[in-house]
Amino acid sequence: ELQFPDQLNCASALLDARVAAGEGDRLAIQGEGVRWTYAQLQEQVNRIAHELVLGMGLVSGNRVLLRGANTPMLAACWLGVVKAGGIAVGSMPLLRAKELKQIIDKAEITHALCDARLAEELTLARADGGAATLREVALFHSEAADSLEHRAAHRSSHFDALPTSADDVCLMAFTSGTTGMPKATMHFHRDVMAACACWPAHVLKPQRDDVFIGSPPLAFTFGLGGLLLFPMSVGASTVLIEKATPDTLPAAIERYRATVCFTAPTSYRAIALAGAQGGSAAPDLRSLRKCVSAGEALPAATRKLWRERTGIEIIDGIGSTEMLHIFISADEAHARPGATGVPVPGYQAVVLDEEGQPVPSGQVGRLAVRGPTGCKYLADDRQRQYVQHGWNLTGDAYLVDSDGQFVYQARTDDMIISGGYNIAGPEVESALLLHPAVAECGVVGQADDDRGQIVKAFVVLKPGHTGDAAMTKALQDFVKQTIAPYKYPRAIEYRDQLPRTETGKLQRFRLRQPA
Ligand code: 3SK
Repeated sequence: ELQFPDQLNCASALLDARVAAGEGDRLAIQGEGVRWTYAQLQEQVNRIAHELVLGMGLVSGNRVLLRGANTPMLAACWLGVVKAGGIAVGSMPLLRAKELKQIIDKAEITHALCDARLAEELTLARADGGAATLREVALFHSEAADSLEHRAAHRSSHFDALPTSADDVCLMAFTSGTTGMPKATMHFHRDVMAACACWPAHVLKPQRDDVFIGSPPLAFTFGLGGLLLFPMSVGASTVLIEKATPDTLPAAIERYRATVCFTAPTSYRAIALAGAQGGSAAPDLRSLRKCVSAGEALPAATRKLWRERTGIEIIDGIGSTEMLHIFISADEAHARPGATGVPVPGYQAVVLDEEGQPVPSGQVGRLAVRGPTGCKYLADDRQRQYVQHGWNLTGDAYLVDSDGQFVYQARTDDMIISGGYNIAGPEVESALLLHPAVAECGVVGQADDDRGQIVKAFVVLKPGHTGDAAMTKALQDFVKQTIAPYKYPRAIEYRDQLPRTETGKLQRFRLRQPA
């Protein structure tokens, strides 16, 4: 059983403790043009915390929206907010005004720290009195005299962490859910420390000299843990790069001599395939010693491709925003193609039938997990569906094979998981329905070799419109302008009508069946 002191501030426990232990000179974070030791990171964090409290009027428990691509400054903002007793609320960089407004309203955000290059959608969210709880915004990565960097530079580099309790909320992470109505998952200071003490300690086993790198945004708890919290928890360093795509990640691995990589299966596949064609010009990935995959199921073929390219067995895992991080996984020595692994020490997992009874080995059912972290939705009735009798029902269908390995089958709901992104079909439908030519639509996931799934839309057009290539392009562009661009339907099929029940409910399961 993990024990934490009643008074705990996780940002301080991860950062100040390093400096206090005489490790201030160790490298903490690198990024484009930035190389901070733990002592330098601590100074930056302290100045930001001061500016939040003294300049922006933050008081303990205020919710602070963080908006930016992965950079050292975004990481310093996260730590500054939490150290000052605020609640860090991450947001995906690609979100549009409509989605930002939903987050701000739901979480009652009072403050925002925003990369100046992403300020436009935030300004739009506030237009006409929208996002009214948001009082204070500071922009970073800006030369302006009132930028966060300039304001913070005038503040003291010493800041005593707010004496938060271990059970105070320190972060909220949004998950879009099946309806497109975002849910905010809340996590305590002790959850962060528990996440650091479980999967990384037992499965990843990082070392102090490791250099972490990867693609998941810090707004996604997979990225927050893998690219910030876990490296800090062992005094290792992390590389935060803004656009870590399969095209750019390999060169960054080579440049920074990265040793631990976090990315999605699609990314491993794309890098391996490009490397196979690239001959001697392919980036040198020999610095890598650990590669982690989560966010979607890891195809056995991708695991094999990556092993052939690098000699490394991928560490697969499944986690959830609700549980904070990975709870089923296997280290390199126990990896089994097609299986995710076994419960991480500290967690328990079972597969249940519809009545909540454990199913026999080999039978598919609903995954239920419990452990030191768990689901706490902010003001959401869906809490009762997610947590039943102390077990978290993750929405994944699994079976346990005869070796006790957990084998992923599918999502049990309507989420589409495409290229590592969770996309709610109904949200894409809502966007499409705003287009003047669309009469009806239904959106489902369609299996895809590269992305796991793609978003596929079935559209009934209004009379006078034709379902040709020009219409498809127009609808795709329209969705990209309306909601985050990665949610756009990569395939559109035109139909005269959609399958519905007698009461008019769309039968998505029939759209998923091959014609
Ligand atoms: O999707 C996952 O598997 C995951 C892993 C770690 C943290 C968060 C998530 C959603």
